[in-house]
Amino acid sequence: MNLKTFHASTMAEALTQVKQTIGVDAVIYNARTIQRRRWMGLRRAEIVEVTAGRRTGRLADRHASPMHSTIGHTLLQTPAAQNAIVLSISQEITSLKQMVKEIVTDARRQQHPQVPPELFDYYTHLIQNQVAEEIACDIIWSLHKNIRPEHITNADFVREKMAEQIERLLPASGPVHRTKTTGPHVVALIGPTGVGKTTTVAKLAANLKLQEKRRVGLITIDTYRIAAVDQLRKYADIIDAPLHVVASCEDMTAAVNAMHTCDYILIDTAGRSPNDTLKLNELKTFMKAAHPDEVHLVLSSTASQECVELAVERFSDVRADKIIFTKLDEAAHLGVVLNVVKKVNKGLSYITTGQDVPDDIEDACGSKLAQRIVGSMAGSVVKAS
Ligand SMILES: Nc1nc2c(ncn2[C@@H]2O[C@H](COP(=O)(O)OP(=O)(O)O)[C@@H](O)[C@H]2O)c(=O)[nH]1
Ligand SMILES: [Mg+2]
Repeated sequence: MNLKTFHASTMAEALTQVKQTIGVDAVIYNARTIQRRRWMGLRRAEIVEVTAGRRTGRLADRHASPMHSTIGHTLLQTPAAQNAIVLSISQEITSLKQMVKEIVTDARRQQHPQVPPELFDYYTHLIQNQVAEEIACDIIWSLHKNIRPEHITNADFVREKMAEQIERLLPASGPVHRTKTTGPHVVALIGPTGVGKTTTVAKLAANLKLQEKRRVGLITIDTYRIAAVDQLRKYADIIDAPLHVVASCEDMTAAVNAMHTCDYILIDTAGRSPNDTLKLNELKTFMKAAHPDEVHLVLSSTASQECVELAVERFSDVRADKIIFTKLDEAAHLGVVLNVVKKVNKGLSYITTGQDVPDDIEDACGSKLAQRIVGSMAGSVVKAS
């Protein structure tokens, strides 16, 4: 039997060549893809190689007459031909996938002509990390201005520069700090229900008391739930700090006065629904009575952008000097943190990273957070396209 080898860029082309050269009795003996060097050995291309021969004898005669209907049948008969077909289908699927990917990327690029194409992958990854579009765009453009074209293909370098741009958007306010020489430094935590206010008050109180050896007093106005008072009382007992439960503005003034010898007074508040205007107004009057030196708005990094934005809008009306983001240990993306801090233009004071009191709290640090946002991209952006 005379075997012939055919080369083509796709399996379909190779089979056409086989059909044209050998005719109806073609039998495929082998099919595979191979790498070929092109352009003076600089580029590689994948091509299909098919080895086929002519079927001889009676079988061939039988196949000769209904030429057009039998060619496909003959070719399909051998295991090698079956492999060739599977290979051909898988090649088609791969090229279709690639085509779809290019179409999607092109469509995205057309929707965002403002994004420099060579940094588009980085833009996409910011969006995947829930960074708001306009912020992602700003970051990419400042990045574009700060990177020389020859460095754009160096992914590590680009990520490092991007972290610097993100860090600029995450100003830290520093931890609570008493500057006055007399009287307690009063710190209140406000925010929606369940974000971790009480836990964070307990962490702050324990660290101020046990590590910094400060006199700490606690106030709670979360009188709606007995369990909430008990929760804080448990921590107050452990660190041996006085706790006042207040139910009115007069109680608040009296409680602050009663703890005038403390260095710090930490006020825990009941979670309010951002939609409950009545309770938010009540919180406002409590805050006025307490005269806090600092009010920290506590937000959960696991909440949706809409929830966090609504909370920011409603609680800012009460008062918010600094932001605490909780539950970073559970957050899938940190884009929300970036969006909110940029939007409210307030410094981040703390982040919390777990349920353990007093350990799971850190002073907020812009560069660390930026590294976390960028770090989640490591490996996924391997090259600038
Ligand atoms: N995973 C995680 N859970 C936290 C964190 N901070 C608080 N929590 C949990 O969130 C839940 C609500 O906390 P709590 O302090 O009662 O929230 P509050 O309603 O705002 O006072 C509790 O189960 C806490 O243990 C944190 O940083 N990470
Ligand atoms: Mg609470």
